[in-house]
Amino acid sequence: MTRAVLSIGANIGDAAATVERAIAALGPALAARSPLYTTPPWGGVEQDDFVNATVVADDPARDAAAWLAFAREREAEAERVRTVRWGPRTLDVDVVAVWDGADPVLDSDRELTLPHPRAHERAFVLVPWLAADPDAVLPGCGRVVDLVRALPAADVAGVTRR
Ligand code: PH2
Ligand code: MG
Ligand code: MG
Repeated sequence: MTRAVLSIGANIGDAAATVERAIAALGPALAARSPLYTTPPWGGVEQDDFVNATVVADDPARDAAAWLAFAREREAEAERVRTVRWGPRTLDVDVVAVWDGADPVLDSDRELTLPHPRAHERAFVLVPWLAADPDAVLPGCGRVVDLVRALPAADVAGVTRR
């Protein structure tokens, strides 16, 4: 069994519909999901608010590379546009963490670093993740509930349910 946590975001076009379509593409692999959140842009680029969700997915047939392929397929389907790093996009699907059974996958190559190196500092990933799974743990960083408590209060307050 492999489990993946995916962070899904969009801020161009009908972002809510695009995020929902990406979640629906998980089909029976979807184990838990957050509601949709409106989140202020993170990363210093001036742009519209994002719609974000975090999902937990289980699929014995997918390894980390297959989860990355799933993410890229969803982005391609949304005719992903992205001109600026951390800038606006029609859809962004990030693989936050993967487990093989009980073991977290710790991996880094040109394509994918696991766990995601910036997930622990992103309220738009962690707050929805906590809503999807109150017992969530980010490998190497600890319980998501504690990570959220450690974030600046303003970051957490900015992540609001739609
Ligand atoms: N994605 C980014 C950069 N900044 N900010 C928010 N609120 N949500 C995102 O999904 C997001 C972002 C690049 O992946
Ligand atoms: Mg991203
Ligand atoms: Mg991405």
